[in-house]
Amino acid sequence: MFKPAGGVDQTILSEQAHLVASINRRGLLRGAVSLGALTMLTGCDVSNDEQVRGVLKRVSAWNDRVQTTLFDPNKLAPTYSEAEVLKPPRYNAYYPIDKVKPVDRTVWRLELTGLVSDKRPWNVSQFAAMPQEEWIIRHVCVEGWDYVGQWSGVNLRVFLEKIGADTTAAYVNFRCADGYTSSIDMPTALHPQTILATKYARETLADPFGAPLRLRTATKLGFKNPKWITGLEVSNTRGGGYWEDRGYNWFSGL
Ligand SMILES: Nc1nc2c(c(=O)[nH]1)N[C@H]1C(S)=C(S)[C@@H](COP(=O)(O)O)O[C@H]1N2
Ligand SMILES: [Mo]
Repeated sequence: MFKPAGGVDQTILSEQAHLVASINRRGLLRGAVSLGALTMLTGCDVSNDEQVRGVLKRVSAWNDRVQTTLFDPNKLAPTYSEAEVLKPPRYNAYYPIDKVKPVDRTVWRLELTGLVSDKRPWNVSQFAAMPQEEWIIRHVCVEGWDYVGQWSGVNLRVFLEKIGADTTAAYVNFRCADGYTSSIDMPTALHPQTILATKYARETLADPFGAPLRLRTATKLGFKNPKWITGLEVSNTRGGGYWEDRGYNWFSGL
């Protein structure tokens, strides 16, 4: 039987709850994550908090690789009817709604960097002039709530092709007006249900939900849908992420 040595107890697993949850959600281990399961998986006696943390990080990185391999670029996520749409959407960010600093859409530009041939920044009217598409999809926050939302805007694949992005590159990295960052793998960026959204329920996006431009993907958890985007980079180097850098599983597919 596994007996935790030294100061190791279940506390360390609850401290790392988000990683444990993502590992459990994928069903990658038989049964739920426990110190015993980690010991068997890794073949080493995880006998202190640092080792547990290291093992969880390694399992999470492996989890990213498994999810990347399993991701089907053509499989559509469920869509819903207009009657199911929550209006207005449910707000979330790393700060409360009264701290939202609206972005001035008249001066706003999307900066383009990295493996992109046409790096001229884009403004609001250029996005409005592009073909628009709408998806009614579920937003799932890692905190345990979700809602059906109706998003429209420019398909990300169409946009990437328009700016001459190297779509064989590995990542699309985002920065936002509030300092938030996130990054997604190229197969997710090219997925048919991934858009740069400018509207919600057919109305111009309201400030708290990422106006004038935010990402909406049907295949990722909420935190991988950056709002108030100001910079897009195509790269073979994985950009960081506000929550990703705080230990959340990077891939975080649904
Ligand atoms: N710029 C920025 N984007 C962000 C966040 C944030 O704090 N800042 N929070 C993320 C999280 S955790 C969630 S659940 C969704 C919430 O999006 P919503 O307010 O449109 O429901 O935005 C994501 N994108
Ligand atoms: Mo979230």
